[in-house]
Amino acid sequence: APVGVFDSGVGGLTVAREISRQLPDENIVYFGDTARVPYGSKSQNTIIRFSEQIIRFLKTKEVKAIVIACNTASALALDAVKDEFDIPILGVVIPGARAAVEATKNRKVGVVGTEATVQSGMYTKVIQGMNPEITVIEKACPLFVPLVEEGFKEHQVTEEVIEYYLESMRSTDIDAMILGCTHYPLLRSKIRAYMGDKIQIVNPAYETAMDLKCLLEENDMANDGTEGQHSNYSFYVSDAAEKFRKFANTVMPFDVPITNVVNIEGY
Ligand code: DGN
Repeated sequence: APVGVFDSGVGGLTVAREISRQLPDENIVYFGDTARVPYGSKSQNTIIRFSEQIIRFLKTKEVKAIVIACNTASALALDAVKDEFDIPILGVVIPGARAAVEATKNRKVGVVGTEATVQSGMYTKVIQGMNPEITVIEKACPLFVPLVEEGFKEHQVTEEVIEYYLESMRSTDIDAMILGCTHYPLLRSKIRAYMGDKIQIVNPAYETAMDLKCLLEENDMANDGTEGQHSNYSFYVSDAAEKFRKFANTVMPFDVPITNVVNIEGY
């Protein structure tokens, strides 16, 4: 059975990419909610409703586990949907928070994410739940998402926006920083260049793939590749399949040939 991975759009591909690297034998059904992106500016009730619809859709594809690849949906909807469905559901916030707790030496962690993620305070809650002595500084960087989606990764404007958002964070003495939004790992080298190398940068996508591996092994669900199966990926979106496919081909390490459109409101 495949693993279901979903996101508000293309960003979760950074998580799917990481799963494909670390769990090459697993099959993935990916759903990107391109009709309703961004989630970062929506209310919690709406994000929960969207997540429920997507999980119901993914269950029709017989997935054995679900990864909420979106930081915003993980922060606002994971608690609500976890108990509601009868399959394991994993978000990106807890794995990312744990990695930052392990990385920080001076107990000062920075988190960047969407408006909704930062306003939820979920990263701070989870980090301080693991270690109450850690100070967390969160900062919303909403313009990073459109910059990545419009292909402005190498543009001068992106450097200016990074400076605009991260100047205050750079002047603190944080020694670890979570890229708490799916798109931000695609700006990693620029963020790293601006923040300097004294700071450890945490990519929750990487940690989430490791957690997924443990979860599948613990539940005896891992695909070990001995059944002659090779990984098989399918991609679904709620709109703009061709735009998604083009972007997906810049992120995934293989050719993404087809993207299917789903009427997600019907689930
Ligand atoms: N995928 C979202 C996140 O990780 O928070 C970013 C895109 C969005 O919905 N704004």
